[in-house]
Amino acid sequence: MSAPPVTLIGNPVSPYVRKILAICAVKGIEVAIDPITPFRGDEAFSTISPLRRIPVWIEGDVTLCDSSIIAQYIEETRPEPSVLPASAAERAKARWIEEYADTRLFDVLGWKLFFQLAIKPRILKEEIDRDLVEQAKAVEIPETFDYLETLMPDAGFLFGTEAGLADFSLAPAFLNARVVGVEVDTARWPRLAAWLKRVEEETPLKRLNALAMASLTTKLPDQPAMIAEHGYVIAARSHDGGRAMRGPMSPV
Ligand SMILES: N[C@@H](CCC(=O)N[C@@H](CS)C(=O)NCC(=O)O)C(=O)O
Repeated sequence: MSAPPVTLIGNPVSPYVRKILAICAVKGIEVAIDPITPFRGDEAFSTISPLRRIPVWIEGDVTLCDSSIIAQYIEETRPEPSVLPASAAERAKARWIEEYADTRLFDVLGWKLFFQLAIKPRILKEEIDRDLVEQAKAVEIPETFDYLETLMPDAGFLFGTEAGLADFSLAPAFLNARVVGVEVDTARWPRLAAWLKRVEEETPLKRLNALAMASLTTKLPDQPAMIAEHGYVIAARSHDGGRAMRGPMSPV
């Protein structure tokens, strides 16, 4: 079997990586994964990802950083089936939801929660900022969920009966929050909780979340073999640097 023409660098534990893999699943795009853990890229990784962030998409002489840029490129080069709604106004709204997910939602569920409680002690071997975590849990996460509750549909997905870019941008980080103890309270945010259940159970995110959970419980050197056992192609070359190194924009 020949290797897929696309390499995606990044571990599925990253919500941004699962966003791209979910879009690939919907569009039937096969990729080879180099499942490096965030912060562990080698020296050459700085050249292809100047912020030392995952995901990175490599296809021939096209190298792209940032999940939004990658998602847009995929949509432009493989337009069917589209992951965007039909009207210009709804497409703009979907992109706003993606932006909100990538910035504010990831700020609270990613940086202030999962990064503090899982990545800092396990990967960076650094102290957890407990005050930051408590402030996020008490104030910032509820505020974020309050806003998301206003966006949620009665049934189906954010823009109809098929999950798309907006759903795959928002939903993945909730798994990271759950593994460090933060759930969406179904009594307080019933529409958000119901939508999340649908995305997690009825779309390609189900398989990808299972892969992320398996990555979290598998030692780093064993992860490529484990991911291959889940049916994914592993890239021939890895950018794993074997040690943790902070990128230029990683927070304290
Ligand atoms: N805006 C970027 C964010 C990517 C990102 O922050 N990735 C994290 C992993 S979830 C990372 O690689 N962090 C390493 C760092 O910031 O140094 C995107 O959408 O791809």
